[in-house]
Amino acid sequence: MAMNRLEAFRRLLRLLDREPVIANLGKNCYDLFVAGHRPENLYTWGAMGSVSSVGLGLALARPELRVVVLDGDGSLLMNLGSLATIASLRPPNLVHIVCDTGTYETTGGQATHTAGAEPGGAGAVVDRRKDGRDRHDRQSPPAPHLRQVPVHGGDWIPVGSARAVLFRAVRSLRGGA
Ligand SMILES: Cc1ncc(C[n+]2csc(CCOP(=O)(O)OP(=O)(O)O)c2C)c(N)n1
Ligand SMILES: [Mg+2]
Repeated sequence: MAMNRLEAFRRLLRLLDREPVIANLGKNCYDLFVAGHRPENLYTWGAMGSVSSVGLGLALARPELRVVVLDGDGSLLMNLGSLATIASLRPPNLVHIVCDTGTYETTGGQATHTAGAEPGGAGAVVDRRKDGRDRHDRQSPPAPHLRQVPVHGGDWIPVGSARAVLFRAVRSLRGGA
């Protein structure tokens, strides 16, 4: 059953300490901001499809950090090659969560190709055993984690202050004040 995305992000943040969390563009950015803005959040803002690649780069560069990526189903479908690169490089510190709305929710809810797909949707690419459990046990080599989470968005959240903070976050990432 689909969870409310904002609630899912609130729960996720409660499980984290100082891990960087990188959000997909659009509603993922807003919901992450509202769920709990923190300096370790990075909002990819308009860069559709890039969040898994940004997360992969950070996970490789900083192997001591657990890097959490909040992707979108539509965005991941635009950059499926990124999954092949992640599968090939296998950074064990990468946690890739696909917030699967079955739609391009941010732009008005047009259906994506995960809509009506078998359970698993975008997450059907996860390396699973026949019994449905993920293949991360003691015998397996360390591997990145990929989870598909069915979510639905709530109403648009008033974003006056969120926009300001998001722009500040982008400026500081680019080396500005
Ligand atoms: C290259 C590119 N194409 C289109 C857009 C417009 N756009 C912004 S958000 C979005 C939908 C993203 O869908 P998804 O990743 O499923 O996230 P959701 O909105 O469902 O959370 C689109 C098409 C864009 N920003 N960049
Ligand atoms: Mg979506």
